[in-house]
Amino acid sequence: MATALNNLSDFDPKDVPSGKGLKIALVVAEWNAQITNNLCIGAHTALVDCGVLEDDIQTTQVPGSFELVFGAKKALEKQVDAVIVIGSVIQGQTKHFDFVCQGVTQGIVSLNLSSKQPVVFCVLTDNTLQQSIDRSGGIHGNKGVEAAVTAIKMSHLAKK
Ligand code: DLZ
Repeated sequence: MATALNNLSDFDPKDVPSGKGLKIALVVAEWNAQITNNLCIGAHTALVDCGVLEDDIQTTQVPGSFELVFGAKKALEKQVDAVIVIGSVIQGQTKHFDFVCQGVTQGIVSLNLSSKQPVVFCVLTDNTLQQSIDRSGGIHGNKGVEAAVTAIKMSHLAKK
C-alpha cells in the first residue's frame, strides 16, 4: 500500500500555493476522538503553516463519520473555499464499518460533483486502532496534514 514505507506528511510550505485569504472549514467526527483530534491538529497546523489565518479556519464537530456529509453540506453554505472532513472508522465485528465507509465516501463524492468548492476526504478506514494511530501523528505521518495541503491546492484549482 502507498503508506507502507513512506511518511507522506513531510512537506515544505514553499512548495504549496499560499493559503493566505482562504477560508477553510474542518468538519470533525467525535467517534474515535483520540484519532480525529490528532488529525484535526495536524490539518489546522499545516493550514496555518501555509498561510491560512487562524480566524479563517472554522471547526465544527459532528457525532460520527456518517454525519460528515451533512456537516460538509452545511459548511459549504458558509462561503468557504474548501471543506476538510475528518473521521476515523475502525473495523469492528459487524458490517457497520462497511456501511459507514460507503455512506461517507459516496456522500462526499456526491458533494464534490455538485459543489463549486472542494470537499477533501480525511477519513481513516483502518482494520485496527494501531493502524489509525500510525496515520494520525504516528509512524506513517498525519493524514490531516496531507488533507490540508490538498485543500489549499484544490481551493486554488477551484478559482481557475
Ligand atoms: C455506529 C458507529 C460505529 C459502529 N463505528 C463508527 C466508527 O468506527 N467511526 C465513526 O466515525 N462512527 C462510527 N459509528 C457512528 C456512525 O458514524 C454514526 O454516527 C451513527 O450510525 C449515527 O448515524
